[in-house]
Amino acid sequence: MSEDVTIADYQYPTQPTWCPGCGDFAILQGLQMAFADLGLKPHESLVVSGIGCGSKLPHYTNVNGFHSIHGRPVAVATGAKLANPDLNVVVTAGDGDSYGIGANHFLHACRRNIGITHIVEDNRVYGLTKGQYSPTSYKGFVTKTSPEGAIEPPLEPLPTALTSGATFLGRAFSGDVKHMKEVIARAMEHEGYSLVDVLQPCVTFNPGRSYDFYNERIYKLGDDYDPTDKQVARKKAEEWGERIPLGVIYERNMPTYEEQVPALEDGPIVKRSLDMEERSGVSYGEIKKDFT
Ligand SMILES: Cc1ncc(C[n+]2csc(CCOP(=O)(O)OP(=O)(O)O)c2C)c(N)n1
Ligand code: SF4
Repeated sequence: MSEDVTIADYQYPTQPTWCPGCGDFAILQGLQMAFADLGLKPHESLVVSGIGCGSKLPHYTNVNGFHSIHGRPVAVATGAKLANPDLNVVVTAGDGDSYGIGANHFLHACRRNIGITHIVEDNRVYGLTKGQYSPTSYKGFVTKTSPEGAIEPPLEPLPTALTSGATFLGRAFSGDVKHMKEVIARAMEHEGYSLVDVLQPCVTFNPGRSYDFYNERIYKLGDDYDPTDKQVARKKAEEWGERIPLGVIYERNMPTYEEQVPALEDGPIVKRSLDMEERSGVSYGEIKKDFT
């Protein structure tokens, strides 16, 4: 870590292809600000994404990036964290990616407490594929795939994560970058799995979840809020309607998955020698003999 890191270290010349007004611009900025605030150098982090509008994010920032496949970024990030636990591993992916096709990885990351930060660009619609309803779309949402209105109730990300064993729950709004940056920074500091569900307006395909919709409802948890109280956290996680809380809703310290994997007792894979002789203590001659 270094104190002289600035957001300029994370800027990259590639121009995002997001629609003007899309909440993903702010998420990109909030993440870059959080990296800089924590004094992390670009090579100390990895951003893994899936497929979707929000998943284009690693292309637009100067950091190690892995644009993986739809629904699988949490699995890729888990592998990266196990190979190199020193790396600050972040996932950026949409609600379709994280809570739909990738829902099983989401649940098991919560349960395992793998040390990654999962930022969900939750626009409550499939943006990239042009506006189908998603797992977090509201009931009644009229789209091309639900012309008479979605009949399913939405998945509630924070209560689902809490029930599945998540040790950090954050919620932010892309209309408030400074606050979002603080929640993301705290999530990255957390040891273990951290979920940051970002309310991200899709100005093109989800007008019902606009900046105005959220601005009328959101409020920030105050300094007197205790995120370690699970019962209170559950109520806050479930609060969704006329009022929507933002901030760190729950935090608890538990052993991480990577700390407990028996195969990593001898240290991370990236720090082990590539030389088979040195690693195994067996000479090449003896190894060869075993195969003849
Ligand atoms: C395995 C697989 N299934 C489906 C798709 C098609 N697909 C690409 S992005 C996407 C959904 C995007 O929605 P979301 O993850 O919410 O991200 P957003 O575009 O809204 O940021 C789908 C269904 C795909 N690329 N791969
Ligand atoms: S379609 Fe929606 S999510 Fe995708 S870039 Fe445009 S505004 Fe953003």
